[in-house]
Amino acid sequence: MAHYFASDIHLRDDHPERDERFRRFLEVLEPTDSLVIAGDLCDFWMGARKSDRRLAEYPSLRALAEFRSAGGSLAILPGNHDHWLQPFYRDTMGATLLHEPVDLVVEGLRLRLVHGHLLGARRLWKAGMESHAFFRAFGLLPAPFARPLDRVLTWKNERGLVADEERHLAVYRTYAASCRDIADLVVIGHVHRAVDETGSRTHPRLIVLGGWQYRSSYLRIDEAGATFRVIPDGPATAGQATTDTPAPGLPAASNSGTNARTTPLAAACGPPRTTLDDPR
Ligand SMILES: [Mn+2]
Repeated sequence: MAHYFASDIHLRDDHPERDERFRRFLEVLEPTDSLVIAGDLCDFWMGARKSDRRLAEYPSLRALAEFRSAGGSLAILPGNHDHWLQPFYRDTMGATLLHEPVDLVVEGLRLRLVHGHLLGARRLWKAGMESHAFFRAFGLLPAPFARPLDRVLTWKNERGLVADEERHLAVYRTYAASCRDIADLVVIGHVHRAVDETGSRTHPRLIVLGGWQYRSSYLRIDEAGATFRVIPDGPATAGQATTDTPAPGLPAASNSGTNARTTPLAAACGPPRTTLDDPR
């Protein structure tokens, strides 16, 4: 039995490769496993413009519902792109809805989990975009109008992305430090760069789960400890980057026997940041 955490898959029609990645990931899950999605499973575009029925037909969402109906445990902490989809996640996908901040104890490790958009680094214009009124209006816009608006939002996000990420990460680090008495791991989404910063006596380990625009990344916790995996596209398991935190009282997880390996943080970071294409 293993516990998985992922976020920011940002499923949307015009990026079928994300659907492929997510389906491949779901294939390795066992019915005894648990999966927590820490926000932005679906992109704003999908959430606003597809009916629940058409969403349910989406291949990886169907696989997710099948994982759930086969006995898997599924919980979703909605993010800024998909918090309007809570009824769909609960009623159609069978997910348990979480509300942040979430505190869990998993295999003896204390986790604090948030999506990350509410920690204080968000720009005002983005907060406006995350209103229900904007969501509804965007859903009603004819596609010829919605698509250019989507592109403008994308462009606005790409501009200054590195600075935006750095600003968020600084806030995340401060937040993680403030959790030192209650958490061993602080797990956050929203920022699409995958980050794993080792904890210390005074700081919990900080994991930013990372976006699925160009590769998969997830946290896996089992009795041997916590492993953060960043998997570039390509042959299965090749080039996996992993880092580990042993569960209390246990030795570090062994990576031998697979292509997985422990790598420095720099290698676990994502693709060239300038190519990220979506508003968070
Ligand atoms: Mn987000």
